[in-house]
Amino acid sequence: MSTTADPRDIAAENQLGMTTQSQDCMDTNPIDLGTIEVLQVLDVQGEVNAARDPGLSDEELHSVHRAMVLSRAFDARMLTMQRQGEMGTFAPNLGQEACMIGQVWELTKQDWFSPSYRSFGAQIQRGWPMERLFLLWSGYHEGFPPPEGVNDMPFSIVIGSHVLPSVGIAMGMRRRENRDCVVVNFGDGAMSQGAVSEALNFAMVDKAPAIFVCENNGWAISTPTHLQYATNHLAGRGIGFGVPSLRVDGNDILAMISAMREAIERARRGDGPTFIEAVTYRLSLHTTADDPKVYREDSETEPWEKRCPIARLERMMERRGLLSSEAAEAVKAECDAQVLEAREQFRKIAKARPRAVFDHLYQATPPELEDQRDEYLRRLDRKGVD
Ligand SMILES: Cc1ncc(C[n+]2csc(CCOP(=O)(O)OP(=O)(O)O)c2C)c(N)n1
Ligand SMILES: [Mg+2]
Repeated sequence: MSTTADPRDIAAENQLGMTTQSQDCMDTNPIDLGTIEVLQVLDVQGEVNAARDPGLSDEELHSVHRAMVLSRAFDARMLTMQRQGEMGTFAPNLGQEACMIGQVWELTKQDWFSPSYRSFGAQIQRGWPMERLFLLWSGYHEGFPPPEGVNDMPFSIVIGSHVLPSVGIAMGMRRRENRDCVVVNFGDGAMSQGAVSEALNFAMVDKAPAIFVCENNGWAISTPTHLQYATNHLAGRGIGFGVPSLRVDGNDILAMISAMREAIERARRGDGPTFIEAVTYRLSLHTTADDPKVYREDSETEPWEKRCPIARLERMMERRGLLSSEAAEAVKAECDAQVLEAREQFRKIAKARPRAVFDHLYQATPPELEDQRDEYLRRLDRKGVD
């Protein structure tokens, strides 16, 4: 693969350091590690590298912009609702919108998507109604099953656990010769799980149509990437298993779409998997149970705020005369309104059933639990709770 952006340009802005494979490593390693492509299409000023521009139409650019804005609006509303006690613990996506939307943008309904827990934007884009995601994250059964016709796996919280099963789906697709593919996402922390290496290896051995998207967002809860791996990048891991791999600016929606397009074409041709290390940054909390002030300096996040994936696309669209700041504000207001409408739908369905809390615990409720349930129900009666 060719290097389409000077890695130093990206490294200059990038706290993670985006360098290609070191020569020393190539000299001592019997595997030909090749050159790892570092892909950036849209720079921070909104300039486009024409050579790798996926060439979206004006209409598509508007749609992709709107999808990212909607993802952010949903994320922001979730946080407010959680702080007001209306939502359970969840993992915010703030700053990772290009990565989210870019990884699923070119998938068809027949393709499969197997996400980890930080994937709202991608799930909404795949067809999950927002009210269902609200239900899911506030603990209602109704929110959990993927909607009819959406080929998504339930999100995985057990780090790296869904990657091997996703490769299994891809192996099945290969045997059925149906030219579909699977996208599976996971974080930098998941790369330390052996199962992810096993998945990369056997996907390549089988030429399975799996696309691995590692969202390298700088942190695994409070563990920074330099305590997670001793190289300058993770893309080399894929190369180690023979998987075509590249390092993508994950805050660049056009680079994500371009990289995914190439990976999807490879998968559909029958040429097997691709590993994409999407370099991004978790601007917000790990989850709502976390306080990053305890383990990272605010100054670390500032350069990444400047690399905001939405602002970058807006700059580019403004240059092309496609978007004014007023129009961008209007899109934001529409997306906020759409999220509030979904919240209203959610509120209509989300009726707590306190009398059901003991219901699905045991097939035959043990006597001591029955006693507790009876006492609990008496209390609900006393308080007049249905
Ligand atoms: C097997 C396993 N070990 C530990 C945890 C606890 N845990 C939850 S999220 C997380 C960090 C994951 O970081 P990363 O893979 O980088 O994803 P990110 O949260 O940054 O998106 C850990 C260790 C878990 N869920 N599963
Ligand atoms: Mg991470």
